[in-house]
Amino acid sequence: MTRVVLASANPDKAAEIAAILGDAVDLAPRPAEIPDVVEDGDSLEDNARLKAVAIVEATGEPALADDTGLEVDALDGAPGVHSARFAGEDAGYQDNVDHLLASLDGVAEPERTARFRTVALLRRPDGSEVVVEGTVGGRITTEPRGAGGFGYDPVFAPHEGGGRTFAELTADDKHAISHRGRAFRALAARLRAGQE
Ligand code: ITT
Repeated sequence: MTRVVLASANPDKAAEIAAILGDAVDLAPRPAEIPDVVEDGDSLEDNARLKAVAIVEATGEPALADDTGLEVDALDGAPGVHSARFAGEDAGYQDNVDHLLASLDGVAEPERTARFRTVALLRRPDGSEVVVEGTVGGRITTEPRGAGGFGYDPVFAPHEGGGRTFAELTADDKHAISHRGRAFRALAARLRAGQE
């Protein structure tokens, strides 16, 4: 089984990736002593690559990165690649959610469409890569609902979620339809098929 080192420093994302992949890969945690990389790429793929390359260089092992953005149509695709710092450099989840709801103040429900996009990137020491993407469409609610998940989950109601937000779904139900679930299942399928 392929051993890969996880490049994500976000424990919420790491837990989801481990749950989605199950035993499809032998996933090693990100070594704590490796400093965070500056995610200054112009795209999710560029940022995923920056994170993965940093881990490959530090460990000499294959690395797996996830970069995710929330694209809100009424905000011309923002926060997108800047989703982690939408409300400012040291913003937490709650700050970002508050800033998103304030940015959409007065925007009617049909115009509150959005999608999560995840790029999952496996990078090997020889420079070869597997890159896949997963998306899920939905709407930004007017108020936070639910206690599950993390990040923008309390204000994102996926089209396939029966009106509930990601934070109102169980973890398994979120992964079944989520951007991250789709991306990492596609990655696992590519590895299983031995195409890579
Ligand atoms: P790493 O770069 O260390 O992986 P990060 O938190 O910076 O962690 P991203 O840039 O990929 O990760 O994610 C940007 C932000 O988008 C993240 O901090 C959350 O606020 C939000 N986010 C990502 N995945 C999400 C999800 O499944 N549900 C809700 N919000 C999510």
